[in-house]
Amino acid sequence: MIFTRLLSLAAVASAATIVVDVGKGGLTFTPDSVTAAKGDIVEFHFVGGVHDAVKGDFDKPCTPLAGGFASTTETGSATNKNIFRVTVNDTAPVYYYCSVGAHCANGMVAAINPAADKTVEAYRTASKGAKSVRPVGAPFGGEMTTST
Ligand SMILES: *[C@@H]1O[C@H](CO)[C@@H](O)[C@H](O)[C@H]1NC(C)=O
Ligand SMILES: [Cu+2]
Repeated sequence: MIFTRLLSLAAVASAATIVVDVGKGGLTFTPDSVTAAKGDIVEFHFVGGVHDAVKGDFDKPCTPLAGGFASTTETGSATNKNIFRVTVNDTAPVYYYCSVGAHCANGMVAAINPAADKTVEAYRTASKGAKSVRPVGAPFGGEMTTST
């Protein structure tokens, strides 16, 4: 009992929150590639422009992945405190994009734990000119909340 409790405290203590700024100075996720461990939280902060964050499929650029995640579309600013928090379930690569307008086709893509042979640059190249598909029913696959 006590042992279990200690274990879960250790898990909580080691989980990291990784902040990704959305729309900082253009069609960007900053940083656009992060390394995350199981249990970490990737937290999207909307700092500029009109954007979202939608989990995609490396092989189908700019298209939502079924069972993935999608934030609401946010107008970013210094005063927009809405954040989208996604739990990292494992170290498998996660690719995501912005579904607004032609942002994805113009490079607004990023990755969590990208594979060595499927880098975020390769995903970006594959996304060039692809038509963005908007997710239906966003937000899902994460939690929209507000930062304090
Ligand atoms: C982890 O799994 C949950 C439940 O299926 C899902 O909502 C979430 O989006 C997943 N996280 C990532 C990074 O894909
Ligand atoms: Cu965008």
